[in-house]
Amino acid sequence: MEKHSISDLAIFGAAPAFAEPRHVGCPNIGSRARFMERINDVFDRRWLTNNGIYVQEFEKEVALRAGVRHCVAMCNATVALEIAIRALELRGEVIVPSFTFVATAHALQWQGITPVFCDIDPRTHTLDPARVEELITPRTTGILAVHLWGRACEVDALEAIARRRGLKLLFDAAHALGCSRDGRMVGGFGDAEVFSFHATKFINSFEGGAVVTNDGALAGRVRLMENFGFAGYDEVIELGTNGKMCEAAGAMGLTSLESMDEFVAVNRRNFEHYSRGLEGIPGVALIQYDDRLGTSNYQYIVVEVDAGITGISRNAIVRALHAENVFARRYFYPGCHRLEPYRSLFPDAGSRLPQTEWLCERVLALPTGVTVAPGDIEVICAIIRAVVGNAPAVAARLQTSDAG
Ligand code: T4K
Repeated sequence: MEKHSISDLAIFGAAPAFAEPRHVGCPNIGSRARFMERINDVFDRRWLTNNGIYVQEFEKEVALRAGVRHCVAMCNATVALEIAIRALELRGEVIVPSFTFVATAHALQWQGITPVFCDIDPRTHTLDPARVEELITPRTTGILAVHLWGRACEVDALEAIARRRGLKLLFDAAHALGCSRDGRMVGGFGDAEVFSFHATKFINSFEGGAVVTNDGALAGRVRLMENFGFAGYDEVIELGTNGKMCEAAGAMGLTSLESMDEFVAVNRRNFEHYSRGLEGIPGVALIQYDDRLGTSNYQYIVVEVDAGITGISRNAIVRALHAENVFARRYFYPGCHRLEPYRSLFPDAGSRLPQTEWLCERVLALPTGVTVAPGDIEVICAIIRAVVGNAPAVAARLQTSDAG
């Protein structure tokens, strides 16, 4: 049902706009036939994991698309981050944004390294280089920056700081396959970068991740570490773990990559539909992808809600959307520093993260990807327009339902 007025909203008793849920992160699936062909071949060959041919081919394809010399595919991006951190010999303190998925911080903390949370630039949602500089201490060994949403972060400024201060620079590029900045592809920045191929990413291998780098020695160390440190059949020369990607994931990743151009085109089309659909809703701003800075994969549709203008909070809008079966997400609320173990370890961190705290109250991710049709977007935007257009009544209704 089209949602034009208050009585059409599910929180006022109307039927939900969608019979089936619309999720942020609903997977893109490429050609099932191609995937099944590969899986049948995997079974025929009886080689299921441990550096199989599909994983090797996937690594080559990712390296090619990221314009980087080495790619080591792994079971997920969290383990890939952990291994990259170890291979880079980070220790002591590492500067990292709090406004990111918690895995970025966990990958440090898991290894006894202190994540020093740094504030973001509210315009880019990513590390503010000026704030990074202020947090460097004699214990700092590196910076772990994050490219959020499907566009690159402030790579030049971060590379300059790392060079000047003798720090390692690692990028969490979980969202940023296929993105570039000033003509350079994400993949070749800093000492290394880490992609995610989780089901919710626009290119997925069910679960998966990869470390990419132009540094051959580093890639060699990463490859040893992801395979228990084995250098030969009976020879272990490093402390290692099991970070390997299996052949089913490799087959899925390759199949996804074959549709990469189509997925980006759909994401971009969806972004343009949201742009039109949200236009003129006071206090609701869609974050932009700026083609002048570089290419983007348009992976996330993120809006900022200014409750001072809308007259209704971001949280209330999320609740109204959920009632319509639109599972919008508050990524990355409430910020890592407000999640355990960090909120116990650093109870005062919020006081030096004003922009992070401000943004965490405003952001909202909306569904996109190949399962979201232009008509769906019109309905989602109409819901938001109806909610904001009737802010006092909607807020009162939600308060009443809380009391009940
Ligand atoms: N760094 C950054 C910046 C990241 O965003 C991530 C992961 C990582 C590092 C770590 O990468 P990995 O180790 O995961 O490779 C989800 C994903 O699990 C996570 O991979 C992703 N970021 C994060 C942004 O989103 P949750 O806790 O929100 O997951 P969940 O289960 O709530 O699912 C998200 C949405 O996707 C739901 O609306 C349902 C939908 N969904 C999910 C799956 C798995 C589907 O529709 N189908 C599915 O198969 O973390």
